[in-house]
Amino acid sequence: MDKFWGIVYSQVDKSDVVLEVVDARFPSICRSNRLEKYVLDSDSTNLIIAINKTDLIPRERLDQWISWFKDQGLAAVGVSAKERLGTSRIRQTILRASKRKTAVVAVVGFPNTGKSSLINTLRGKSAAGVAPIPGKTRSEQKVRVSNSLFMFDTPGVIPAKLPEKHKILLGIVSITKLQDPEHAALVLYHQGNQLNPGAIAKYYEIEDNEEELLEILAVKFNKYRKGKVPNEREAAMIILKDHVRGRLPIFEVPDNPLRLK
Ligand SMILES: Nc1nc2c(ncn2[C@@H]2O[C@H](COP(=O)(O)OP(=O)(O)OP(=O)(O)O)[C@@H](O)[C@H]2O)c(=O)[nH]1
Ligand SMILES: [Mg+2]
Repeated sequence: MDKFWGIVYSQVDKSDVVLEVVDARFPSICRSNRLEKYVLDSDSTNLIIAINKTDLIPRERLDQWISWFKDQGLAAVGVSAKERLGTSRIRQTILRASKRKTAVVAVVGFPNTGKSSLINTLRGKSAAGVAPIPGKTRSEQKVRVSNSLFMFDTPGVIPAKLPEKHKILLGIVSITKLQDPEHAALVLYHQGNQLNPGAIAKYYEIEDNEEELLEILAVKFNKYRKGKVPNEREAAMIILKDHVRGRLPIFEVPDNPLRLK
């Protein structure tokens, strides 16, 4: 991971603007203090927060998050790379923040927040590789977005101290490499229920029963081991994969962020 930090720092040094991409569902926990401090300490570079995946949260939540960032002295813009929402606003904000007529932008943030997708959307055609698995972008890549805008795609970086449960919520654990997917799925369900009570159960049209979740889900999806035993491991993979693909209706509430300032 240190190699990745090296790439990120070197691109920040070469940029007029740093776009920190956060997931609109969990903005407070996918921010890097280390990176923000590095950028804010630099005289030549301005920081903008891109709240991406706004298609996954209610409109009024976005306004609340923009105010939440503003209260902390940070400019934030909502965008959906997938639905192509907010793209003109983000272009204008970047050019305004740049001290020159053109802008070189380092697009940084946690894995899987949509950095590469955002670059592709702004450019209008694919240049940067995108995947529903964290860690897709592994090296630096400079993309010409328009005559006045150049963007560096960077590998996602994760703070060393990020709690496991937040990694699960952010979908930045490699699901296929998990030792205990059942445990991860239950952690995800529990956190989801604290944020939006009953929402995951409603999505799957199952009873909200945390203790028997995997069994209930295995039966629902007809996943059995030999002898008609519900396959809890496969049930766990279903919920984890659905989450990484952004299908589960769970998101943070700005009044009660998971991580305080
Ligand atoms: N719903 C939704 N999904 C999005 C959006 N932007 C990106 N995604 C999805 O999020 C996943 C990760 O997208 P990437 O663009 O590869 O993310 P990244 O930040 O470049 O990831 P790394 O290269 O691994 O750091 C993909 O499955 C995208 O389709 C968005 O605005 N809305
Ligand atoms: Mg990428």
